[in-house]
Amino acid sequence: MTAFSVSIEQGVAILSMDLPGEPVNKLSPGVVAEFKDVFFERLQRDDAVRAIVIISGKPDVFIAGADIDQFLTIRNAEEGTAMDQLGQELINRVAACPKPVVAAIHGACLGAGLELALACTWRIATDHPKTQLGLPEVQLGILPGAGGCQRLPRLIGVRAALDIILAGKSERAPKAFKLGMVDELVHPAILRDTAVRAALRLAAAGRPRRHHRGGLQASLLDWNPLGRRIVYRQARATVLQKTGGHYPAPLAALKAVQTGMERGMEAGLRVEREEFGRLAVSAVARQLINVFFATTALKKDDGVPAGTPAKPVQRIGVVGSGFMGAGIAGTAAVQAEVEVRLKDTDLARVGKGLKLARAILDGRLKRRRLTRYQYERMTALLTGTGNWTGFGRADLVIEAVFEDLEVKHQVIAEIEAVVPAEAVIASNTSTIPIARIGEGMRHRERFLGMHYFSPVDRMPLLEVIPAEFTDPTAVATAVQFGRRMGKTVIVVADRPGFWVNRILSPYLNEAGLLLEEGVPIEVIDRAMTDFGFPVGPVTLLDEVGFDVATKGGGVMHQAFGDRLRPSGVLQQLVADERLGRKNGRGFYLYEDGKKGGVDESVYPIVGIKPLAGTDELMVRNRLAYAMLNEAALAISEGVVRSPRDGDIGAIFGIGFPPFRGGPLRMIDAESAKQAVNVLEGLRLAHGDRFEPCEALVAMARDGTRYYV
Ligand code: T1G
Repeated sequence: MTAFSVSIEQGVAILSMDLPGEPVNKLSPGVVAEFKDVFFERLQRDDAVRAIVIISGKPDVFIAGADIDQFLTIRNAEEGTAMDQLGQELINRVAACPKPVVAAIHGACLGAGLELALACTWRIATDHPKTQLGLPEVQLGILPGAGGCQRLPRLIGVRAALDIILAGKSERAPKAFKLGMVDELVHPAILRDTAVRAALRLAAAGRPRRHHRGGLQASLLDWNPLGRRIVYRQARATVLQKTGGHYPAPLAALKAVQTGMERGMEAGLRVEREEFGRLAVSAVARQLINVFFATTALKKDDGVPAGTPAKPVQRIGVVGSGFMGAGIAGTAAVQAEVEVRLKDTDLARVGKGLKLARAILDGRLKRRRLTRYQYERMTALLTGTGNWTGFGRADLVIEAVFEDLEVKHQVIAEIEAVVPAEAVIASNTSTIPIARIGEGMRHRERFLGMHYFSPVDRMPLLEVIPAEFTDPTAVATAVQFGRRMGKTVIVVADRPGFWVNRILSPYLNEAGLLLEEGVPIEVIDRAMTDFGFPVGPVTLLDEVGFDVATKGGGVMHQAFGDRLRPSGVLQQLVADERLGRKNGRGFYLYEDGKKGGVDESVYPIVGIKPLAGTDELMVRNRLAYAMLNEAALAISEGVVRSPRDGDIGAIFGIGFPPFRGGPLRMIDAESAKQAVNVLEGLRLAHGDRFEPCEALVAMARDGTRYYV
């Protein structure tokens, strides 16, 4: 396999890692065995070697951590603990190496990759956008198990370490340097030479004396056991508030950090490996690891036959400078770094849209995600117009105008008249079938849907919707461009509501029906935040806007009949000039845009008295199974190409709880039989809209699953 090569310079051994045939370096048992041989058996024993530099031969990855594939082979907690102990022993031996070891880091340095670097004597990182250092383990439902919970807090302080470990964060190199995670920040071109010089210096002068970082506050909170108690208590409260108790890994990591800092590293390492074993075989970790592999697989899937060429996109046009259009424009400039021409009917509207688009860049500058130079360069990419100037050079044009078929027909015709023949044209419609919008086009083979979610700069999902007439090249172009915008992209069929709004529709309808029955707003929302959604359906309606939700609900009712009949609640509220958060009048109170408590005045408007003592499990089941049943029906109709796309679409599109793996993984986890039983129960109690769909009944009968 030979993942490692060695060269000697001035008595310094440069150990380069480059896993053959793999896009990333990862630590599997085989690689660990080879590392042990070359590092301990050869370099550590060789008297001619005064110091060691560890560097990667990969273009953008130092080490991406332990091999995640291995975790799926773990059969029980004991096996997991044993596997983790091997990793700990390896890293501890590097830390104990009598010769100075320098980590020369360019690219992703994550998980066990960072834990290895933390065990080195000195760390040098490149000042490059690809260089990120972090411990993402809790995002996989596990914890940093090779000493990360011990060495990171000792190096940068408990607060900064917990900020990274408990959120599974990665830091870019400049921030990592500022935190003290790395000792030097250099240009990639001089990484190797700088590392050799540092190794020679350390070989001559010995290990550096490291002092506790930070000022008075750090000495009170990071380096003082009493202060740390406050830090642990606050960290625990924040974790429970953020996770709702659904994700055990951050609390396990907190326990490992606390034990290690208060009772010594050995005690901390024992907690790390025992908790790692327990978590690695947990259902939550399995689902989160599935999500990881699904998203990485989607990074390479254009949704059309492999090898389908995509058109290069350097210039885009966005028509409609409202909230969505401006979001698309700003995100395209900052993420994809393309020229963006934003158009609307008058310059005042264009100006407003450009301001919104630039606000996305301002936010990145403020959070130091952009340098001033990058900010200036990207802002210059954003221009506006009240006519079609500049569209003649566009490679891709996305319309985000008012959700009306006639308006869209008009705009698409105007776009077709000005853009190059080979340009791809897309609609950001959220409900209108693409085939309908494409009617009457001269070259509709280049037309499709690109459905972004609001707010565009923050929502990770993009639905690409080809119609039957759409050319695969247009699909590949849209999918690849969506990925350049930092989106996870799924290709879905041109059916009303596409995937996400389709499965959302019965869920939001059910929230309206529960309200009509007197179930209090906070009970409805709490039922689904307890289920694991970031917000409940009523809050979501406030976010989406009652006008948009009513329009969407109407399209779905027309397309699918009574089964998707929306409740009348929203129309009553719209009649009372309530649109939700956007006009500060919704189901909740809003002050200066800030959400407050329930607006009790909603109840008399819809003619109900809120009930007490509602059965929250009933509420939860009605909402959850309305969505699960629709997901099962929609995938059986081919709305998504695979259960993977369906689950990732639900998680990234509407925040379906990742620890459940998505609606289809959830059905598999509890079995289709159980899902049918629950639905039959709901049907008897609440009506035929809960009739389990044929596909689900067949799965229950045949014992089949979505994933083998
Ligand atoms: N294990 C196995 N496969 C991995 C992997 C890993 N750690 N990292 C990446 N891959 C695969 C990925 O599935 C894909 O495969 C290919 O590499 C390219 O990835 C003890 C226990 C490094 C930033 O969580 O964040 O260490 O589809 O498409 O966009 O404490 O991959 O080609 O077959 O994502 O350039 C912690 C996960 C492990 C890092 C590169 N590490 N990886 O992004 O490429 S747990 C992580 C990433 C651990 C210790 C614990 C990203 C990346 P395929 P890609 P990319």
